[in-house]
Amino acid sequence: PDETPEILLIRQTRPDVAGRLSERFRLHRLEEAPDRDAFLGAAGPRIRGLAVGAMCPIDARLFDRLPRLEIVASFGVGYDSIDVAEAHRRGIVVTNTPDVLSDEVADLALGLLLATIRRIPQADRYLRAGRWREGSFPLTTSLRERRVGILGLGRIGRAIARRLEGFGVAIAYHGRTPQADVAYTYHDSLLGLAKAVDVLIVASPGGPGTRGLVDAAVLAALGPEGIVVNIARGSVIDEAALIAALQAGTIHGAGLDVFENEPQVPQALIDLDQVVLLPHVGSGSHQTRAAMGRVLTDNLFSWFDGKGPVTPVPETPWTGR
Ligand code: 8YV
Repeated sequence: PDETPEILLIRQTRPDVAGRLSERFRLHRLEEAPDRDAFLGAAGPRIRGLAVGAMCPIDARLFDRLPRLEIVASFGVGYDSIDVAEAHRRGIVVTNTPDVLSDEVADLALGLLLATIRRIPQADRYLRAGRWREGSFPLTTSLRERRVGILGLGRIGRAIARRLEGFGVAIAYHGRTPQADVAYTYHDSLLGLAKAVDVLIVASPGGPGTRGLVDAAVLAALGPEGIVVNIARGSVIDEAALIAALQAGTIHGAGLDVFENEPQVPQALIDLDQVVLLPHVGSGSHQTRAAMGRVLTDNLFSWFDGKGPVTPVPETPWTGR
C-alpha cells in the first residue's frame, strides 16, 4: 500500500509551503473540498498531519474527524485558536513558528509606537490632503521622558525591550514571573505596572489566560498621556473599555495591529483620530513569512522522518515515540 503520509492544509495558502510539502506528502486542501463534511468523512481517517494558517480554529470536533492525526503544524507563534489541551489528551503534537518572527514583530511594534506618538500616518494624510500649504502640522506628544511598560516579556517582548533601550526610555514589565536575566523593573501586577508607566505595549500570548487583562482600571492607571500599543492578540485588551477610554480622553492614544474580532474593526475605533490601526501585519514581510513557512514544513518533515517535532508548543511536549 501507498504509505505516503497524507496532510490536510487548512487556511494554509502559501505556495512555497504547499510546494515543499508536496515533495514528500500527499496534500489535501480543506477549502477546495466542495462538501467539507463529505471530504472529512472520506479522507479524514487517512489524515496524519495538519498544516494550518494562523488563527485557524482547531478543536475537538475536528479531531473527532481525524482519528489518525499525529501533528498540527501551525503558521505563526500564537496558537490560541488551537485547543492544545485537547490535542495533548489525544497524543497529538502541536507546533508553532517561534523566534523567526520576533525581530520583525518587534520592529513593527516600535514603528507603531512612534507612529502613534508622533502621529506619522495623520501627518502623511495631512500632506496628501494639501493642507501643509495652509499651515504646519500640529505639534504632537513625545516619546522623550516616557516610561514604557511591556506586558509579556517573552521572545517578542524582549526584542521590543532591547529596541527601546536604544531610545533611552525607562523600561518595566509585567508577566507571570520576574525574569532573572534582565535589568528592567518587574511589577507583580498589571495594574501596578500601568500606574508606573505611561506607555503600555502588549506582547503576551492570547487565549483564556490573558482575555481582557487590559481593562478599564488598567487603562485609567496609564493616565491622560497614556498610550497603548498591541501587537499580540486583540483578546488581551477589553476593546469596548479601550474605545470608551479613548473617547473620554482618559488615555491619549493607541496603536493597534490586532483586534478582538479580526478582520472586523469597530467603527468607533476607525472614527477616532488619535489611534493608528494596522491590519495584523506584525510578521508580514516576504522574508519573515517565508522563514515561518520553513519552520512549519521543517516540523512536518522532521516528524514524519521519526525525529520528533522541531518546535513543539509547551502544552504538547515531545516525549519520544
Ligand atoms: C500570523 C501571528 O501568523 O504569529 C502569529 O501569532 O499572529 C502572525 O504572525 C500571521 O498573521 C500569518 O497569518
